[in-house]
Amino acid sequence: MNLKTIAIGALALTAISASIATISVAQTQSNSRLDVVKKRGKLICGVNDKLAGFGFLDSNGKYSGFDVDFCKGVAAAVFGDASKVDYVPLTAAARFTAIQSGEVDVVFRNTTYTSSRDGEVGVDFGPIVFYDGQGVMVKSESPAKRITDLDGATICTNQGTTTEQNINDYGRLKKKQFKVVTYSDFDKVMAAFDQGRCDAVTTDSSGLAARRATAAKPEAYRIMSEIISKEPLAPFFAQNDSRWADVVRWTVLSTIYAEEIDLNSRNIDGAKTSGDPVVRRFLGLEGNSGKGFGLTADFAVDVVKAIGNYKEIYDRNLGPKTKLHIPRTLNANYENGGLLYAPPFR
Ligand SMILES: N[C@@H](CCC(=O)N[C@@H](CS)C(=O)NCC(=O)O)C(=O)O
Repeated sequence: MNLKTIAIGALALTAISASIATISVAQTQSNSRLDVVKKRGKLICGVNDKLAGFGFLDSNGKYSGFDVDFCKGVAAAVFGDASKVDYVPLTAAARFTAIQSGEVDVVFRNTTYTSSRDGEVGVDFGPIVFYDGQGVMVKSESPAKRITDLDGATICTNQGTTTEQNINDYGRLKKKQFKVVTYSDFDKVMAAFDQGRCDAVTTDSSGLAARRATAAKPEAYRIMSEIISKEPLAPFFAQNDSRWADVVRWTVLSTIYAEEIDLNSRNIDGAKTSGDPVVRRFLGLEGNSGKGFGLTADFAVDVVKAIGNYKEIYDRNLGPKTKLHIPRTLNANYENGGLLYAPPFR
């Protein structure tokens, strides 16, 4: 082969690989979950049904909570209608299979974003919606002041969680013998705790706050001050579906960004007359970021009108006017000392 033939061969190969790349991008996009959801006309969202403030099914069959609101947000982004959601209640142990099997489109359920879940479980994560950490709760009369005082004690939690792993790690690190007992859901954990079968319970501190606040006698329980882990909670969906990932990601980010630029469910319609280019791009009046995601130019308006900005979502479900009253701390916007920070809409 002379040099010219090699050069022509290389050119042809480049052309072939370029067309393969085009085909695979097109295939990924046409096979996206977004198309499945649009065709079905409804989002199927996996949620908690037992955790007040985050995902809770009431006696009228109505779901509510911080995570549930984000499901509504995704439906608003896709359909312009937040009511187009079917909820599927999932235990911690069942949540990953529900994505792997395709039963649900996305899960918003107090789920910690970890390397093994991302790398080995076959899911991808969206943006962190709540920065949490694991805590321990005892009965008020318990002599234990610190977690290490629970040496030899039975500590209960629910199965299939990071919680279970972290408390075992903590015992190992501190050379304490914790007897870790797990149940299929947290209602059962609390029942065992109340019946004296557990000396302490452990889970995300938001979950402890929710359980304590909604108990018949909150003063019967004491949440210890130590936090033993990082629990960044995020939505997840099937891996390798960039288009669907974008839809979930930018739905969440639009709530965070709206708070940053002082837009909320009440003022967003009026903002259409704004001359601020940042506001105009967010509303889809200039630029067209929504189109790149397979959505409308003004999808973020639909999201914020339906569920509010991040602050509204937080306050409605977890804020000072709720029983839970969880201070925002890490979940404040970066301008207020928290970790929430959205990339620009441009
Ligand atoms: N964030 C942890 C724990 C998730 C979890 O299951 N948390 C508990 C308590 S916050 C829960 O959601 N329980 C629901 C129930 O009450 O059954 C994880 O992703 O593994």
